[in-house]
Amino acid sequence: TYKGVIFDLDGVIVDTAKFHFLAWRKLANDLGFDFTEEQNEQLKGVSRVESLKKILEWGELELSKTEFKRQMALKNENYLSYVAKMDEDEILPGVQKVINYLIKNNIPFALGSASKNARNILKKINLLEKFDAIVDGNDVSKAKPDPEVFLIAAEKLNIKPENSIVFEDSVAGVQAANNAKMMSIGIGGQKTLGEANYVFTDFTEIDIEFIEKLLTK
Ligand code: B16
Ligand code: MG
Repeated sequence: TYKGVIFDLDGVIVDTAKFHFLAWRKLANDLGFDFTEEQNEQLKGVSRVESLKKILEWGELELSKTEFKRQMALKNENYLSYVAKMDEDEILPGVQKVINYLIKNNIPFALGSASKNARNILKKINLLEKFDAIVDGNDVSKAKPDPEVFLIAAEKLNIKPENSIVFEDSVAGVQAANNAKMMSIGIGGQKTLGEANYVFTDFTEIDIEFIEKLLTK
């Protein structure tokens, strides 16, 4: 039986993926190349450092350590200029309904995100205080698909990994949940997230009865 829920942030609770894409793309363009939305899929759920490494490979560029750090800081500054404008309206459709259900039924839930900006974003959308635990890019040493982020989250919720449900929009994140032996629910395309136990296009497709069944079975 399932006793708690772990949410990814970008692409699950909010669509900050679009801001990441804009900011990374500007960085690439400033460096004299471009990449596609399809390539951008590979950046989802992946840490800031690993994302920049991938992008530089695509542009066949190498940067010095100092320049690498500078570019990462510039990207984050640019990204945060989008985050600054966020409010509750950015919570993706259907998400609030599930969160309300969990709160009402005393089911613990945590955040399991690769982002170092997670707390900042949750504050902007007024959800920071609602989570029983938050594990983000500042708390982990191993990036998804490593299960670390979700294992720490389950531990903080005081539940076993096999009793945890994970909502994820990225391939790396679904793999991380599977590696942690948790129930993985993909949010996005079946084609991309086929490894997940269940896949839904978005939260409006998820019935509360479906969640209820998992949590009371
Ligand atoms: P930051 P998630 C991930 O968040 C994003 O999907 C990924 O695109 C981003 O590079 C990563 O966070 C790091 O974010 O630069 O804000 O630390 O999907 O795990 O919530
Ligand atoms: Mg994500």
